[in-house]
Amino acid sequence: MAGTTATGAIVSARKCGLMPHTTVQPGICRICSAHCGVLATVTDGRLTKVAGDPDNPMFRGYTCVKGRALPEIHNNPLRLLRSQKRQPDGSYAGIGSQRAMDEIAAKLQDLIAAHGPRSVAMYLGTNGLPYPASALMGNAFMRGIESPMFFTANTIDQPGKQIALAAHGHWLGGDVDFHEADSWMLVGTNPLVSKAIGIPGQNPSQGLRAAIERGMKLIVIDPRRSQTAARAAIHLQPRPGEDVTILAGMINIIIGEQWHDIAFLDENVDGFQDLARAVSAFTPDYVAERADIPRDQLLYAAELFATYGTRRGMVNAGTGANFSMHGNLLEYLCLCLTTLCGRWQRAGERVTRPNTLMPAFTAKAQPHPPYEGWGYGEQLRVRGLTDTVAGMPTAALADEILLEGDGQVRALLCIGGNPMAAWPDQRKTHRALESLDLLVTLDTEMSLTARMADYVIAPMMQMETPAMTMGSELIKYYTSGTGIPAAYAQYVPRVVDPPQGSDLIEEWQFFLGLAKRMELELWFVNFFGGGGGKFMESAPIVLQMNGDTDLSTEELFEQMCATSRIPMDEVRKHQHGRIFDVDAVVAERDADCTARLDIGNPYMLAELAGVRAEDFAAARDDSTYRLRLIPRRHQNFMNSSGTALAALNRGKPYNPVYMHPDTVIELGLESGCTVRVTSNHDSVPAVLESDATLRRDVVAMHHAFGGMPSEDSDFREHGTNVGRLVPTDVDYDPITGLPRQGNIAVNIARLDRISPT
Ligand SMILES: Nc1nc2c(c(=O)[nH]1)N[C@H]1C(S)=C(S)[C@@H](COP(=O)(O)OP(=O)(O)OC[C@H]3O[C@@H](n4cnc5c(=O)[nH]c(N)nc54)[C@H](O)[C@@H]3O)O[C@H]1N2
Ligand SMILES: Nc1nc2c(c(=O)[nH]1)N[C@H]1C(S)=C(S)[C@@H](COP(=O)(O)OP(=O)(O)OC[C@H]3O[C@@H](n4cnc5c(=O)[nH]c(N)nc54)[C@H](O)[C@@H]3O)O[C@H]1N2
Ligand code: SF4
Ligand SMILES: [Mo]
Repeated sequence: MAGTTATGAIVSARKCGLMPHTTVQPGICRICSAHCGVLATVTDGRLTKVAGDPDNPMFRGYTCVKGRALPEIHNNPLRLLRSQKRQPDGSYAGIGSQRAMDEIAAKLQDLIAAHGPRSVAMYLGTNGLPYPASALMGNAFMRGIESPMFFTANTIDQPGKQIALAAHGHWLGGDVDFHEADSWMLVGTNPLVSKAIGIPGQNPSQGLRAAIERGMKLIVIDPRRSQTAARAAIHLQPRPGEDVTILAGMINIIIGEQWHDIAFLDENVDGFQDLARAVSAFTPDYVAERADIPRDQLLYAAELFATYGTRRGMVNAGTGANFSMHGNLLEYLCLCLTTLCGRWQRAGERVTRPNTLMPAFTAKAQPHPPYEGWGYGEQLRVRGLTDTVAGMPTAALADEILLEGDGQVRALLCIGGNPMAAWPDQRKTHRALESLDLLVTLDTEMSLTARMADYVIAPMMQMETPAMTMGSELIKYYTSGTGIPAAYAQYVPRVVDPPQGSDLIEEWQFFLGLAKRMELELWFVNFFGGGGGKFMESAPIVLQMNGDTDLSTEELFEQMCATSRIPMDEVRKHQHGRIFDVDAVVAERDADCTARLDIGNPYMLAELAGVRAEDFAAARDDSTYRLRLIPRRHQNFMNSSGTALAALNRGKPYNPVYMHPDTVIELGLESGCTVRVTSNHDSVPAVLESDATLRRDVVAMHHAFGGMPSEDSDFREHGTNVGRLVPTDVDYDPITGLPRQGNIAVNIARLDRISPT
């Protein structure tokens, strides 16, 4: 074979009149948590096509536009084929991975010797999910150096989910199955696009269609007529940020009508009287006025949720609702509403999400009591924040880097995340990253964060690594309404070799390489190593590492799956994935079980009283900032990943600010014009786009776009950074540090000229 590169090989094959060599084999797309089983076509060593796999029993041929773009993502001309080191003049030059590990290990050792282990922090972003060994090894490395400063994207996402579970307790029988339920309620989530929660992400569109045909009534609460809302039986389109008000109102209605499950509450739940008292002031009139929804719709939605059909469903919330300041309380009220109506799997019913690659467990029709969720462990030096059951407060990490003194963070290791694009307060993040002694990021391209790093480690991606579905299976431990709703598992070997001539490593090998050089003992506990989902029904697996660099990813996966319910060898036999015949049924409660769920948590109910006491009319009549900016996910991109590839979005590389056409006219603007979006913190330029699905007083943007703060004038090339508008230390959650990333008060005006900032 003449060619030295894959492309060369194709050329020479054609020259010789040979057919290109093509294979089609199963793969797993792990861009999002759905983990679709796909068919990958490799032609002469290059990934050329990704399509649905009709032989996959779970997905039956389903993929989305992002999964089908995996060939473009792999063969992206911006893809890093070797690691990069920043030069004194700010440019980057390639560096071998071994050499990079030598230099980074030496630098870390110096920092730890001079300033202690707390001076080294790690941040795990969303691209930890495709590579379960990476998160484990990264976390093991942090344990190895004894630094508590392990952060994940979870605390700038929906940390309230784990905080609420800690306050409420868990139902050990697990979730009701969406595919059997007669009603379901979704609050500020759009699973038809995000595949994240509520409607199972494994082909959600088909799942919803089947449910509606079966007669399910879907209730959606969203200020935007989202793709999901458009298919709901009832769509409540409130002011943003009023979800707590609406849920409290619904609970009040349900209790008033005695639609709650008295037998379930008697047997399993404390705090009913306290909850009833706390919601009593949220009358239908008050809620309708405050949230700006028709009173009748509110009553009808509550009735439908509580009484419709026989197999009734749950309530799940998403990012839209969580970002509006009361995320913990919001999630707590979702759990309270679910519990109040007894919406959990009961004894004798099927286990909705049995483990397959994770250890078997016995689901029981009984509570696990509430536990300590926050206020313990490592103390941050700012805003009184601490470690929590949702992990360390990521919104405070920039402050920990900037704040001088004992404990200051001086080195940051990023795995598959993009602080400059996705963290709140982009300018502060910029200052923080700039001031570090060492910034290392593992990324497939020169992301905004990579452009500030001392070292950018270039990893193998998606189809170049072995894959399994454990990541999708385990997210159910983070919150209800997620995970795989069947005993499904898939394992696939690597589908395609890394590009010829590249020098790429798997991320876990990087951390093992550092550990070896630093002579650390590594050990694993748990699956994602912290940062959410600390609660497991089964004992965590502890794996021993011997520092052996010859370990392969396959062997590591085997160790991770050593106690799996279905042995890895068995899973491996079924290339197209398999729904295993697991006969898992919820057991009766233990005779000696005295545990109870708590729907009257004093901290949460005090926060609710605080919401009721707010002067909502004054907050609404803000003449400076008349509009409210809300988040929404992009159909074609997973956060910032791939946003530099305009081809993935039909040539449109930016994120517009969406506005109702009537508001566009009222403000004297037109679709396509340039505007300035201003919050009380900062302002950004953006392209305006009409969108009739929004309320007239709301605008929406996709996050994680945009360039450096100094690159505003190129915003039509790379979009607009929403995090710039978000301060971390004004409105923030006192437990998780999550700032207001939704329902942001803004004004919007035409922008004729952009002056550099
Ligand atoms: N204003 C505002 N802020 C938000 C949000 C919002 O809606 N609004 N959403 C929040 C949420 S929910 C989240 S989860 C966070 C996300 O925060 P992050 O996880 O920090 O951000 P991402 O953009 O997902 O970062 C992904 C990075 O992984 C890189 N990458 C792509 N493929 C690979 C790969 O195969 N391997 C490796 N190593 N890297 C890869 C990409 O180039 C990119 O740099 O942002 C939060 N911030
Ligand atoms: N295609 C795609 N899929 C993704 C991602 C992506 O970037 N692209 N990101 C992934 C990540 S990291 C996450 S965390 C999940 C998030 O998954 P979701 O939480 O489902 O995120 P969205 O799809 O943005 O849906 C949020 C909805 O909330 C609505 N909303 C905004 N503000 C409010 C409010 O105040 N109240 C209410 N009730 N609704 C509100 C918005 O209009 C929007 O329809 O998606 C994941 N999946
Ligand atoms: S839904 Fe998620 S996992 Fe499935 S193809 Fe799309 S991005 Fe990949
Ligand atoms: Mo997220």
